[in-house]
Amino acid sequence: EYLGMERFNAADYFLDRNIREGREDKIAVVCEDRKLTYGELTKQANRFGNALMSSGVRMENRVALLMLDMELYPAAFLGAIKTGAVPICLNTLMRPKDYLYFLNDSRARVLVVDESLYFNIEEVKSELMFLEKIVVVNTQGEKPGTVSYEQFVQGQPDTLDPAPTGPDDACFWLYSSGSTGKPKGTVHLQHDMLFSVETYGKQVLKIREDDVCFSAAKMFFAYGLGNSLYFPFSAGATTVLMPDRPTPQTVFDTIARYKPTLYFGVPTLYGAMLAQDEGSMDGVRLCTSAGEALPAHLFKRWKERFNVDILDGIGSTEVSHIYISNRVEDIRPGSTGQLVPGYEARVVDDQLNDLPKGEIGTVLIKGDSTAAYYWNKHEKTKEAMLGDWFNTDDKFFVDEDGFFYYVGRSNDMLKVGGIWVSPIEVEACLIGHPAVLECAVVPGRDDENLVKPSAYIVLNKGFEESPELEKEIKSYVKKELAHYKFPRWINFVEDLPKTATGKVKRFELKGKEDD
Ligand code: 3SK
Repeated sequence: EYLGMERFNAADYFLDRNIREGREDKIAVVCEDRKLTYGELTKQANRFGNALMSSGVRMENRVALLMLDMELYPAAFLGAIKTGAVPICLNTLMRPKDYLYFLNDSRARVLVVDESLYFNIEEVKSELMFLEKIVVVNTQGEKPGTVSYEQFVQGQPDTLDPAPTGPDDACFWLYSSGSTGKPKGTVHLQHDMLFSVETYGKQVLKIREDDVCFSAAKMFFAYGLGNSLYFPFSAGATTVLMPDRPTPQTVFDTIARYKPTLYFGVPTLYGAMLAQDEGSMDGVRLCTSAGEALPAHLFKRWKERFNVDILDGIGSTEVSHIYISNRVEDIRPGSTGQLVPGYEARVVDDQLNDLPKGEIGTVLIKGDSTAAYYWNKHEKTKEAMLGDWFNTDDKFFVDEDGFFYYVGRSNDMLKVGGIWVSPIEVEACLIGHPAVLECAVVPGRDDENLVKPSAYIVLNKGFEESPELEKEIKSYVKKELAHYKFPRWINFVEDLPKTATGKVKRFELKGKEDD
């Protein structure tokens, strides 16, 4: 649709087009019983965009969002894009030092932060090098050096012409983590979301105007951003936003209350929901799963109990959304599915030579939703973005019918509850504990066969293994790092297997905790 267009602005497409097509009074967002029509949401976004411009924000300036999933999220995200500024959706589960890095690395000029998350910023405020304005959402009282969202948008006009962006202008960023080094600012262009809509949105989800979407994955994940924002808005559908943490209870309650037709989950949560005796999926026409491979037994138990399919698929922050997925017409439990129409794949060896069908190799993906580059990370960009192809670092084999089967990562990264965890980061944290001499972190498997970090630890002299020490080490990691990164199992060992050059052979430890 955007090919050959001189001007294209994603906010104009996802908001104003709905008004032009007569959906001004259609409900765009439902959140905790508050309902916003497309007309009202567009006005909110316009006010926010005008406020940014009044604060001196210009095209291509970054605006960081550290927000819960509620109606102001799409208003701020699309309002910024409409002015040509570039919103960055920040993970709300991180620690103050992570935000210090994100804000200094991106040089965001404005941060919009939920009051409940503001303490993270307060702690590092004196070290922020570029941030000029902090806008606090849901604030009760005054906070020195900040402005409330209401003050920020007060008196701003509710009309705004889209900035003269083209399809290849910068649009939004998400941070993507790797096994080594700092998270990478993944720069997406104005046309990227539209490409995902035209492919996965229209051809796999078959999203319709009468759909009501509800995603347990939050909008700061690439998966959640599509599920809750750009897929529903592409079709003039309705999105249900839930600011709370997704638990089986909050998800079942939200489904009972707002009757979504599309539910977007992750395997860990499907497992936890199945473990509840109560709960219904009435009204849901289709579920999707991403983040990590969906075990076949979860698919089958879910289908038996709720009579709804779960479409398993895989995407990435870099490719915007899902590029391999099962389809309603052809589901193979245990397989990630087939290529989403519009994407191409190659399965290659370590030298990037194509492999015959059936052989395990790394998947390269070609598709126009892939990010243009990593901000300020030229070498990482060259390693991952190979012309038309993006190196996913995921290993698969493909069967005769074109179904992909996930085998693992090419590097040592772990996917925990759908979020990447670097073993190196967890090991670096563990080493900071006085009892730890050496350690290695590898994937362990819980009762549902889902991956969680597992640590092997050699103790320093003077320390003895005990359940108390195990508990203390776990609490220590929980305090230092995002909660989901802590090792669920601690294995005390005499020594670690090493290569001749002294590198820990993590692969020799993998799966040991299953014994
Ligand atoms: O983890 C995934 O499979 C995924 C799916 C959609 C968008 C982003 C990601 C990382």
